[in-house]
Amino acid sequence: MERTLIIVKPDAMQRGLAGEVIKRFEQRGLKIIGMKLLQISRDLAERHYAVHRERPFFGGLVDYITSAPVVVIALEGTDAVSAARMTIGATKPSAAAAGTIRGDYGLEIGRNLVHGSDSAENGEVEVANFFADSELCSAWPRSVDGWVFE
Ligand code: IDP
Ligand code: MG
Repeated sequence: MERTLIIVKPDAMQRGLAGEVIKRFEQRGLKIIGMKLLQISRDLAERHYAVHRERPFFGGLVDYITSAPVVVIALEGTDAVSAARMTIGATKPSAAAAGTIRGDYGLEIGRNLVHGSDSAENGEVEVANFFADSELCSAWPRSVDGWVFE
């Protein structure tokens, strides 16, 4: 089972789309093992986006992700990382497929509504950056598990 970190970004929060975003991962069958509301500190944002530190949009990205409370979600499931990214859609919303979150709700790259980890390794690291072990319900027996996972 892979883990992935989802962030319902400030634009989705401001637009009242948190429920819509969460619903799409739930209906996919991905299992919520952690979820909370927080306003990301600049320190945590810079750590989360460290790979983009040298990019020209880095300052704006940190301003954006710290600008309002966000919902962070830890998901677990079969191929959770790639499945979640397919549900999220391409980074640039104007080019994202219809039916994806970005393709249904967004237009611009700096307002793309949701984050999802990009590898199984980063999924583990990012979940650990945002959640203490005590905040995760990693092994709860979900009653539909046998109908979602083979
Ligand atoms: P991803 O979120 O689809 O994984 P990344 O390339 O990892 O995309 O970029 C991280 C985030 O940085 C994007 O989701 C977006 O919010 C922002 N970003 C990426 N490229 C640009 C850009 O060219 N201008 C403004 N923001 C950008
Ligand atoms: Mg990324």
